[in-house]
Amino acid sequence: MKSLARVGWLLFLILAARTAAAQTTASPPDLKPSAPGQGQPFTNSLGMRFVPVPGTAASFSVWDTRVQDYQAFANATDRQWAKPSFVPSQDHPAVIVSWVDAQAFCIWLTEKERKEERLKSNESYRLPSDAEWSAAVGLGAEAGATPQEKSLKIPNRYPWGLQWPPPSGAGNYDASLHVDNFEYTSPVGSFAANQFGLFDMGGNVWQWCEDEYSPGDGYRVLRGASWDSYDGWWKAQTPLQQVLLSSSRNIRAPASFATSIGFRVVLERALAP
Ligand SMILES: [Ca+2]
Repeated sequence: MKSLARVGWLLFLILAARTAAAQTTASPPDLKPSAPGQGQPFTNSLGMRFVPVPGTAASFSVWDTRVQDYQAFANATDRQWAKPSFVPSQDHPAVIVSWVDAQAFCIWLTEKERKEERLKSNESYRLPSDAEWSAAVGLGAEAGATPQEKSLKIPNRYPWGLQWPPPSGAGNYDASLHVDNFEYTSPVGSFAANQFGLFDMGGNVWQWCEDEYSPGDGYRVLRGASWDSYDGWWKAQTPLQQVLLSSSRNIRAPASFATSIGFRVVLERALAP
């Protein structure tokens, strides 16, 4: 009997330890909606989490906009949305979303949350500017006036650090780099967050920015590379060692879309007049 009791106690201890471990490693994000608050982290009505980024006046979504976020928009607005053949789950980044679509998402979400009195009239969602995105990936000052002039100009700086090739677990990148096991997109938050608490600032999907590549050229900027890092205007002409630089800019026409392109939103607070 004594040894049976000991075995039972041991089992209890193992189970308790495993439960505790599971709770520490997989604690769910705080999904309770909260008011933005100046410079404070908050969670919006879709469960998107935002944190302030030093050097910008905006709060950044910690994740790329997810399938579940964009689906809520598509459902509410009867929008047709083509899905990729690899069928991403709800917590993967939304893809096949153009810059124009991303703008419509931001307008819809702003209006929705103003109606719900979650946002004040001076607060709105939008795409990050190219300069804000640079701050969010941890780049310092960049020489040049336009994204085109700044592109590829800071050597040896990557979203994961200074080394090349990227270490295992650096993010969801091109299969040739052997740093992850995802063939296509991956759930947001699968890799470590950067110093500001942002996930996937490198890899998974390219992220639309607000800016034109060069004033009047009609192209919009994409940052961060993707699971399919060669998808872009450089198509195999530029080595991945360049494509994946924190300072590299991809470009696309605003109405174009791809299975490797998504977006991240920021919340802006306009200064009171
Ligand atoms: Ca991959």
